[in-house]
Amino acid sequence: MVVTRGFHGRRQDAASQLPPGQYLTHDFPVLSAGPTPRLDLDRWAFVIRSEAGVEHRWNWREVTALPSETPTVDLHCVTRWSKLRTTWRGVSLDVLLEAVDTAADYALVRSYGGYTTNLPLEDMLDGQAWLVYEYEGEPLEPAHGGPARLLVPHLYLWKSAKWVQGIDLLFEDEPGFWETLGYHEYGDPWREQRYQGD
Ligand SMILES: Nc1nc2c(c(=O)[nH]1)N[C@H]1C(S)=C(S)[C@@H](COP(=O)(O)O)O[C@H]1N2
Ligand SMILES: [Mo]
Repeated sequence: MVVTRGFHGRRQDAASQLPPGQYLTHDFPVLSAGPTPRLDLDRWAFVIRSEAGVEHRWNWREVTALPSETPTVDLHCVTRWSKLRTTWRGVSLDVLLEAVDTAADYALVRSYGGYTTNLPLEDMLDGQAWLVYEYEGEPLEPAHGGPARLLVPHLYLWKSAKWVQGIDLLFEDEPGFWETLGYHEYGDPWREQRYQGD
């Protein structure tokens, strides 16, 4: 085998893909603020509620029948681990929000079990967020948010709500679980926005 000197391939040096203050991990830590809810797919639904109170609901069959994508993305947790090149399957939020008439600027994401997190609505558009239900070709396991979680990889991973139940669209920003406890309202890992005021 001939290795061409100076050929670095398509893969970048891992260090250059790590936001400031992060380290690389190869396992997949589980971080949950409470117990893993047991969810029955027959009763599961994903609901987007507009600022006018109009609800758009998809059951499991409907969600998994929508066109899906297989994004490969890097994950950055505020507890400083990063995991590179994870592959998921899910529905782009662009597809789900297409059906929704809204003038809202903010989203409050709600999970089964009560977890919440907030982000600007525009951060869920233009191919930046997915409702994912497979991880590395397998059904998403409950510990990591199965049957379905939000995936918003350009923000710290606490924004990627596990066991997601729906999204409330709001005219005014409302802090979620960690945001109320002092974490940053936006959470850009490249700007190291870990805590309020960062
Ligand atoms: N519903 C819910 N979603 C959640 C959490 C949680 O406690 N409950 N933890 C968040 C945090 S802080 C992180 S770092 C990631 C962890 O995802 P993982 O357990 O799949 O690594 O999920 C996020 N989503
Ligand atoms: Mo986290």
